[in-house]
This record gives sequence, C-alpha cells and structure tokens, in this order.
Amino acid sequence: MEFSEERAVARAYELLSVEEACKGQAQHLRIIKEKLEKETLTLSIIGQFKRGKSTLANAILGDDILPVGIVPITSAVTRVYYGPRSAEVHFFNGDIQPIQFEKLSEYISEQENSNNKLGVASVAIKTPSKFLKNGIEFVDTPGVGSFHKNNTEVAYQYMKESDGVIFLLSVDSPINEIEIEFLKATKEFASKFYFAVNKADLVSEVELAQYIGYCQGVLQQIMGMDTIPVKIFPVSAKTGAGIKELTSSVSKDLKKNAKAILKRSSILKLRDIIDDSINQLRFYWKAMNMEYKALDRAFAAIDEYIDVLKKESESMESDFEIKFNEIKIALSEKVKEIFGMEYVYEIEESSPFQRTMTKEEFQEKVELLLSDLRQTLDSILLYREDNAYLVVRRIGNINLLANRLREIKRQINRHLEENDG
Ligand SMILES: Nc1nc2c(ncn2[C@@H]2O[C@H](COP(=O)(O)OP(=O)(O)O)[C@@H](O)[C@H]2O)c(=O)[nH]1
Ligand SMILES: [Mg+2]
Repeated sequence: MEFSEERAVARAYELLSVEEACKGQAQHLRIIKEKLEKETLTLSIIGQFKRGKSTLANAILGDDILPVGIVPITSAVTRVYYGPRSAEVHFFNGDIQPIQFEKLSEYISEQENSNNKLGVASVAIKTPSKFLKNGIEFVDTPGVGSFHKNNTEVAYQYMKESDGVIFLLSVDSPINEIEIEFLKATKEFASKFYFAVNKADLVSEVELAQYIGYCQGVLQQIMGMDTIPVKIFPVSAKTGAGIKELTSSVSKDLKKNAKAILKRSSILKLRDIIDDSINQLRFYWKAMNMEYKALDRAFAAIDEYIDVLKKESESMESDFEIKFNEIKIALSEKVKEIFGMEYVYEIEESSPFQRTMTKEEFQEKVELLLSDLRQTLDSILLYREDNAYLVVRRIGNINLLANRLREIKRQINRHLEENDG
C-alpha cells in the first residue's frame, strides 16, 4: 500500500491511545492529527534574541502589538490568531485571563516577568490581520541563546510545534553557532523555511548584498542541496522595507501549499513522538521488572501522597477549576519522581467567567482522579504478581507495540528519503 501521512498518523494514534504508558504521547499526537485534518498551520518566527523577531511580527501583522526592546524582552511565547482585537494569558495551571493590550509586557517581558515567575505558558492574541486568515497560528518566540536559559528552552519547545518557520537573521551580527544548531534542530520538526535578514537599514546596499551572499553559503550547507539557491528576504522591520515582499510571498506559499506542509511536518513530529513512546515503554517495562522491595516502597510513597492531596482538597474553598488542574500537575510530577514514568493529565482550560465547579463536584472529580491513578498502579502490580502468564503477555504486548511503532517510523523514514533524495 502506498504511504499516506494521514494513515501513518491515524495508525500511530490508534496504537498509542489505548496504551496506558503512552498517554502523554497520544495526547500530543491527537493535536497534530487535528491540525492536519483542519489544516491549521503554525508559523513561528525564530532566531536569536534581538534579531528583531517581535518587531518583524508587528510589521507583518500591520499592528504594533508585541513589545519590542533593546534588551531581550520576550520571555514567553506569543500566539497570534485572526479575530477581533483581544488578548489573554494562559497559565501553566490551565487558568486563562483576558488582559488589555497595554498590559501585555507585564506577562511576556523578561524585565517584568523574570524567569517567568508568573507561570505564563503562553499569551494568545487576536488581531484582524489579513495575514492570519486561513487558519494560521502565528508565533513569536523568545530568542535562543539569550542568557536567560529559560528562554532557550521555551524557544526549543515551541520550535517543535512549528510547521513553518521564518528564520530571522540580522546584519548587525553574523550567523553564529547557536543559530546554526537551532536551525539544524528545527529541520527535524518543521517542514517549511523562509529566511529573512533584518535591519537592512543599518548597512549600505553593497554590504547588504555581501551579508546575504555569506548567509546563503552557510544556510545552503545546513538545508541541503535541493534548496539551491536559498532564498533570503532582506527586510527592515523598522522602516518597513521589504516587508511587503516577504509577507505576500509567505502568504501565497502557505495558502497554496498548506496541506503539503502539514503532511510533511506531521510525520516529522510523529517520528519524534514514536521515539518518546518507545522510551516510555522502556520505563514501564522497567517498573514491571522492579525489585519487589523497591516497588513496595514506591507504592507506599504514592499512597501517602494521595492521602495528602485528599486532605488538602477537602480544605479548599474557591477556584476549583484551577485547583483541580494543580492537583493533576502535582500528581503527574509525583508519579514521575517515584516511578520515572510519564503520567500526564490533560490540563483543562478554564475561563474566569465560567467558574462553575462547585465544591461537591470538585471533590468528586478529585476522588475520581485519585482512584484512577490507583487503578493504573494496581494494574502494574497485577502484572507483577506471580502470574507468569500475565507478566509474559504484558511484556509481549509492550514489545509488539514497540515493534509496530518502529515499523511506522521505518515507513516514514523511507518515505522521507524517497522524497528528499
Ligand atoms: N535598525 C533597526 N533596528 C531594528 C530593526 N528591527 C528591530 N530593531 C531593533 O532591535 C531591537 C530588538 O528588537 P526585538 O523585536 O525586540 O527583537 P527580538 O528579541 O528578536 O524579538 C529593538 O531595539 C528594535 O528596535 C530594524 O529593522 N532596524
Ligand atoms: Mg521578541
């Protein structure tokens, strides 16, 4: 049967979604699957800090919404969508707060929210820019290589979610190792690249041409021979020079090739999810082979923790949606700490206008959550009972699943080779 990206994604999802050990991976893959179905595409501006990413994003959108600055200013990812102007902050605990545009920098600037002490997961903005029509999620990322380590991590994490990227350089400093490494890593996840050189206003035309020639050589090597010559858009986000050319070229290309871009980026991401899943299965396998004494200790520790959470939840009086998510996060972290096993819950997003969960509902949900975890752990224990048949069958299932996932990965690699070669 001929290879189909949709089929590979669907098959992997089918396999992962029924495997307890791969909950988190299945959840991640579901998002990718939905994006592919709905043709929503994530386009990120990436590059080192101070290249002018946020200034460029504003210029492309034709709206000065993102804070820019002389010092590294973006500490959280900002996602921009089509719609009437509005903004909201998404916190790690699932809470969402609508905010005014003027207050944006309180959440996404390194100065006002240093080391992300506010726990901002991302900021979502809507603006009626033509560029965003057709389901584009446009992302401004904190720069890599900023001396704030947190920013580099955020940039890497979000790079993995991108389908297309605008890779931004600027004439005021040559392309460096950090950027080259980042670009190489991005190639493993994103399927479409647009290159731009910013701050063209700072140099003469001759110098600009020299800089672009030099970048072309470096980028060509990284991107591979099939992209000769690498197209680079010279722009000045400040004066607006070259912005129209870049914007309309990217817009046209995304419109025409959205499906192809998404197909390719989906299987690139799937490949990574498969690697994660196989690692996860190895962890699980390890738990099944844990020494009895160690296993007993681990269970005692988690039981103790479940009791603590139960007591804590009884004394909570408000903000139940948020508290519920916090309990989920705490549980996931504890399981990881004790078993070295990923146990990821979906964090439900709540709106501050819809705080409807009552205390009774809250306690009921907490109860369910805790008993669900108990059941999962009991099921591991069950396999550890002296029922050799069950243990062997479980190990057999894990191996079978790992093999099926490896086969999908082989198909992906073959397909990518055939199409790149
Ligand atoms: N001369 C010049 N400066 C620019 C240009 N674009 C951005 N800048 C400046 O570069 C600095 C960093 O910009 P910013 O957009 O915050 O960079 P980011 O960290 O990559 O998001 C700011 O001081 C901007 O004013 C440009 O095209 N020309
Ligand atoms: Mg920025």
